[in-house]
Parts: sequence; C-alpha cells; structure tokens
Amino acid sequence: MALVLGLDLSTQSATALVIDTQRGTTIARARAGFGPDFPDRQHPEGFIRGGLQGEVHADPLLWLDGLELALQRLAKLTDLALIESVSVSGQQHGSVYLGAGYRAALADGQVNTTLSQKISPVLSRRTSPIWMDSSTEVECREIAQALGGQQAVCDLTGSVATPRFTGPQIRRWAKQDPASWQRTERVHLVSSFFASVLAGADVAIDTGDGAGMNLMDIRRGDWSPAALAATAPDLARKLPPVRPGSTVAGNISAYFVARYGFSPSCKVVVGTGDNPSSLVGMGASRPGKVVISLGTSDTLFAAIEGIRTDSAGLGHAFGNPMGGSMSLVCVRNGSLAREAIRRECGYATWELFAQAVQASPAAQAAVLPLEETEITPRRAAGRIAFGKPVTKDTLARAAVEGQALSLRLHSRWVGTPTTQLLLTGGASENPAVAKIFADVFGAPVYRLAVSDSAALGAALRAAEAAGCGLKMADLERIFCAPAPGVVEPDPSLRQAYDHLEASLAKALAV
Ligand code: XUL
Repeated sequence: MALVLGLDLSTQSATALVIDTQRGTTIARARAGFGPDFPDRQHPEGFIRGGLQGEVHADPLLWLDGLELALQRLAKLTDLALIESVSVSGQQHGSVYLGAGYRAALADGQVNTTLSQKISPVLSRRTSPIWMDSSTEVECREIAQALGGQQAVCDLTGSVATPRFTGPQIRRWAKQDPASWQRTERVHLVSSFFASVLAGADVAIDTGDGAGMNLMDIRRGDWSPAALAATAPDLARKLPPVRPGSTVAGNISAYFVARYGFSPSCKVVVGTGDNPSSLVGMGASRPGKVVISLGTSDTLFAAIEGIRTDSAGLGHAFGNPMGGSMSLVCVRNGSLAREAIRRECGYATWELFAQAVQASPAAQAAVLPLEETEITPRRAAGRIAFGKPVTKDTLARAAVEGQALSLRLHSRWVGTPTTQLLLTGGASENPAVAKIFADVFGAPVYRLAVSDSAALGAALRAAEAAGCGLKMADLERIFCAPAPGVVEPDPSLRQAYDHLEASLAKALAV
C-alpha cells in the first residue's frame, strides 16, 4: 500500500480523500460542511455575507474545526498512519492574517488544545476575506494607477487588478486598520495556511495560487517588488516565499501524529488553489482539454502553452502546479443561482429540474440568472434575458443555457478550440446539465469517475512530489480516467447557439 491524502478546503466544506497509488484505487473520503456540521456557528453557507460595500468574509477558526471533523471522520475509515504524503487545495484568493506568536502556535503539538484554540489568539484579523468579496474597487484603481494602468497589471501579474484578488483585499484592510496591519507578521492564502498548519511551520505559496493575488510576476513566478509596493507597506516581509507546486515543505507536525495517528515521516507538499488543483485532478495538467467546474462558482480552465492574458480583463492566467500556466474564467453565480431557479420553478428535486430542462426546446431562449453581483461579466444582480421570451416552463433550461453560453463567450480569449470538455462539480452529475454544456460548446463531455477533483489533484501532487515512484502522466492515467458514458454534442444546434451567443454579446455589449 502507498497511501496519500488530498485535502480540499473549499468555500462550503472540508474534504479529505485518500488514494492508494500502488493499487490505483480510492481508499476513503470524508467531508465536513462548514454550515451543516456547525449549526451553532450560524454561517449556514460556510461564509459571512452582508459586510460593508460587498465584503464577504469567512471564519478561519471554522475552517480549522472543519478540517478536524473531516479528519476524525476519515480516521474511522482508514489507518492514517499509512499515509505517506499530503497536500492541500484551497478556495483561491482568501487570506488569513497572523500576528505575534503564530510560529509557536503552528508548531504546538499538544493535543489538549484544538487547532482553532491554538490559532485563535494569534489571528491579527478575526475574519478572512474570500473570493466572493467585491469591496475593493477603489483599491483596484489605486493599484492599477501605481503600476501604470490595468493593462500593465495584467501583463505583470496575469490579471487586471481584480476585487476578489488578495492584493487589493490586503490593501483595503491595511488602509482601514493600519495598526492591525502593522501587527500582522504573516499573510497566508487558504492553501498555504492549511499546508502550514499541517507542517507546523510556515509553508510557501505555490505559483498556481500565488497568481491569484495581483502580487506575483507571472513570468518569473516570484513576488513582484513593484506590485508589493503598490499594495501595502512592508508587504514583502509579511508574505511567505513562492515555490513551485512540486515542493516538499517538510514532515507533518507533532499535533497530527499525536491527535490522528499520522506517521511522523508523512510529507507535506505545498498547497495550491482549488482551480489549479482541479486541473491536475481532472487529468488536464497538459494542454489539450478544457475543464468546466460547476460549483459555488462556475469556472472554466485549461493548461496553456506559454502565457496568454485576457485584454478584456475578465479572464486570468495562473501558474499550472505541474509547470507552465493555465487560463481561468470564473463566474460567481454558479450553483447558488441554479438552486434559486430550481426553488423558484417549484421543482422539489434535481431530477424534476432535469426533466423540465429535457422537456423544453433547445437553443431558443436563454437567461443569465445573476442572483448576486457578477464578476464575469461585471454586472449587478438581476436577470439578462436574450433570444426568445422565457416562460416559467422554459426557465430551467434557459438559465443553464445562459450560464453555458456566458462561459463560452467569456473564454474566447483563450484561443484554443474546445475539442474535449471535462465536466466536474456537483451539477455536472445532472444529465440535462451535461447535455447542455456538450451542445453549447459543440464538444463531447466527459466526467471523472471520482467527483472530488480538487481533493484528488491535491492527492496526486502529494504523491508525485513526495516520490511515490510514478510520474504525473501515469497517475493521471490511473486516477483520472473518465467515467463511462460520454455525452455527445448535437451538431444541428451549432448555428442556433452561435446566434444566441451573438445575442448575449450584444446584450452585454462586449
Ligand atoms: C477563482 C475563484 C473561485 C474560487 C472558489 O478565481 O475565485 O473559483 O477559487 O472556488
């Protein structure tokens, strides 16, 4: 047996996935939902809405408690002493702020206090801004101005200054609360924070997640002194270093050995963001496949040769944890919007939703359901209808078609035709949704046999980096084989969807 563990700290849950690289099998999976498993904490969705000017934060102590619950559940399913290496996938852009004493808190191996009890006293900021936060328009403008305009920021960091990105978030807080900023000794991303917790010491940020900060020089794969200076005072000292995604950070900390029975020789590999991690977990870390992940946010991403950036400023270039770079398009109104439509239409289950979609005619009417302020395209909450009028009976189909068409339109800049689509995330299991994506993109849709691609990506990176003896290409072949049942596109719909995409572009005037 050669077991490795992948952890995914996402917006709504902590997932732990154990695979056996010798036998090529999944051994165990455990999850803790930040909302449902911790009702007393009163964050039913796992994050805190309704902050000032579009602030959306989360409680990092709840994340830590979620990790412990997922590990407790995992320990009932498999012997954690057999795990040889572990790595982390984390929701991107979210940041954790630590002050005096944080190194000792990370290293504290005592089991009489939990992780959240150890970390609570050393947080210099009680809550963590997350990717849903849109409060930093002003800071984005200031950063862009200091760096010579948005095009210059995009060329340097791979993205224009973007409200949810960590640099603008840091700037806003450093301006709001300079005293607490001064007391802050370390800023971590979600992925590097959890890798640090696991290792009991500061762990670097990888080039995949580091690129989601507007702070890293995308070509050099290291912090850009100019971007740091444009963001906040003293930032260089407060950030961990940047390292490639294949770096082994050290061994697991004494806490995890004593509390969960891990072996002291278990290796911790640097973490990465959930999208770069899914790129690996979907078997798409080399160019050729396009991945669409239908989760809280919907994202489209693909490994790319060289570096390409979106001059419209909506798409992003990130580091690929396996080397090179990846493109990313992120839509905020993903599963929460689909859920709102399902409730509004009165379909009690997703099966009924799927039946309604299948019963409506394709490529006629479409609507972009924006329950919240959207980032791609940048629009206030509301509905953008295009094509024929939408009725209550056609709304479910129209909404999914609208989402798919918007992703197609906003990923044109990537420049490579989609010949194979890999679909992941909760909604990808819905046959009606998968069929719409096949038809809209005009490409066959494959789904992965393992549903937790971000956690799987973390496990595969942990395996390769810690020397399991297999190369990533072999690991992908073994673990990322698509589930049986390809969903073929209907070529007769091609023209109708071309027209609908043109109508959407017109409605958005892009
Ligand atoms: C990507 C993004 C989201 C988060 C949460 O830029 O903001 O996909 O990573 O999943």
